[in-house]
Amino acid sequence: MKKFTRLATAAALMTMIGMTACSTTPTDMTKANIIPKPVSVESTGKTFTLSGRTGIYVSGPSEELAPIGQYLSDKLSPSTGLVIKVITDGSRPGRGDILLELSEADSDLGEEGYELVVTDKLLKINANKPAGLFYGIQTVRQLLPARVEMGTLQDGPWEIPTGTIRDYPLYSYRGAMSDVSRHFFGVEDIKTFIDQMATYKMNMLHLHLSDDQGWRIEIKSWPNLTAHGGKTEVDGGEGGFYTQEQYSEIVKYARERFVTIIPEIDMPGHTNAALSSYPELNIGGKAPELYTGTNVGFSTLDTKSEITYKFIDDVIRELSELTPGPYIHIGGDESHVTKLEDYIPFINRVQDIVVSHGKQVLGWDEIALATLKPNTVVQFWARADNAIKGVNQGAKVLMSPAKYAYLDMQYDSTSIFGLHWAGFIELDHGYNWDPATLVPEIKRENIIGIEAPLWSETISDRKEAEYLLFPRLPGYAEIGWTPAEMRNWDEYKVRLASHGLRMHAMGINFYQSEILEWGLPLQEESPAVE
Ligand code: TNX
Repeated sequence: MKKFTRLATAAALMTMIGMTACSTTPTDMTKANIIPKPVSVESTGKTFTLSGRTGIYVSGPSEELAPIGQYLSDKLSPSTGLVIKVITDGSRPGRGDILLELSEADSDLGEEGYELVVTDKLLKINANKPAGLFYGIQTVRQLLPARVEMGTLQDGPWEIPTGTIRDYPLYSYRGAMSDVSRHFFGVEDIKTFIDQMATYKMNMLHLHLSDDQGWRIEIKSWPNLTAHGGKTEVDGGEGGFYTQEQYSEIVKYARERFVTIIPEIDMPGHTNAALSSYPELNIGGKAPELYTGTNVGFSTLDTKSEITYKFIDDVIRELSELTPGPYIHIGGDESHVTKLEDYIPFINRVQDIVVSHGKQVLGWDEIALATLKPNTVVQFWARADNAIKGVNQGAKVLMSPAKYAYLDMQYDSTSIFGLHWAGFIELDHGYNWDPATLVPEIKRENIIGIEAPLWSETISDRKEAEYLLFPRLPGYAEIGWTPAEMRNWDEYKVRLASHGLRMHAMGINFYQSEILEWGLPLQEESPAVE
């Protein structure tokens, strides 16, 4: 591997990003390295150019569309220096303008699809729903040079090849999970993560809000959960929690980017932080100490005591009131010290509580040992036989097989962060599988989508999280979006490598895997080590 100092490497990357300014005018849309790969791309061989006269015109309800236009304008302004106005007065766009149009004409595009038509005179995105316009905008970002993602002023020109893209997702659930319990991640970190997910058209963020090591969401009727149970984390750091106002701020920020928040309260196991905060939740009534290790499977709520269900009802009620999304995740995994004959009635009763607050249940695959409610979704992570039990009860499955989709697994034995209990997950291994054929008994029609979980035992800040997330996250986004028959590692790896400059421009601390030909100077050490 070539030797570069950190500074020299950063300088070299800047030059490369700058150099692309001198490259030839892009005219072939089919050559654009878009992730996730769109359903269809047709080139017309010309170029559209953004200029100081470009405006973003919206056609449709302006209260819904103006914020989407403004999002695009805000994304473009730091690097291009252009102040692109959003025009909502019904006037028609002219030469060099952008048009965002809602029309219900094209049913193939569904709820989230879009059609992008670029000519040398106009860039137009058409969709049935606002989400489609938003995803069309993500594609436009990737049609522009990588330096558009820089936070500082860059040289133009800002050119886009002409043609037509028609695009819509394979699965409606394209998710990631952040474990904010083992190590706490603050509001700003979560907002950054939401922005990164949205860039790759992911739409579901599952927040693992409670575990043995910390309780991270304020519950007004049980204040000690955070006052005491939020105070620590793995290795004894200071922990933290979201106030209800902060949680609502995350939900709103996510919503504006078409991301749904799915809160998880893990139970009956993974509950030491709650048990330590309230003695009455324990079998025997004695509160344990707070826990800062990384063992699993040693804690349980008292499944036979009424106060436990009063507690759960209060927590789910408060959380449901704060959460507009359809799901509440009840965990249910690794409850090794809960007897099966206690676990089953517990899961049955907790499902009723969630439904009574107007929500749908999501739970890890062990919950399929219980009797599932009609809309309960089983998240397959470890045991196919559990997930199949869910399918046999008519439940839908969310695919998060640890061996392929766990973002906390190390890339290889040299990875500085991460675990490897489910194996190593290099970029090709994480990409090269199909949710609809992995387990023969779990078929396309049983699956709502894919989620890649990032557990946080070994990572404690955003840079460390990014090292595990990138560049694997775009691959999971593509598995969720692009038809399986259009995906191919040898073709994908070229597109992904071209995103190196883009990720760098976004300030992402990505792992420069040696299995890709980045065309970038590799760093002497992982960028995660300062
Ligand atoms: C298993 S995945 C767990 C988590 C750990 C993770 C580490 C699941 C449902 N349970 O408690 O954080 O492994 O990879």
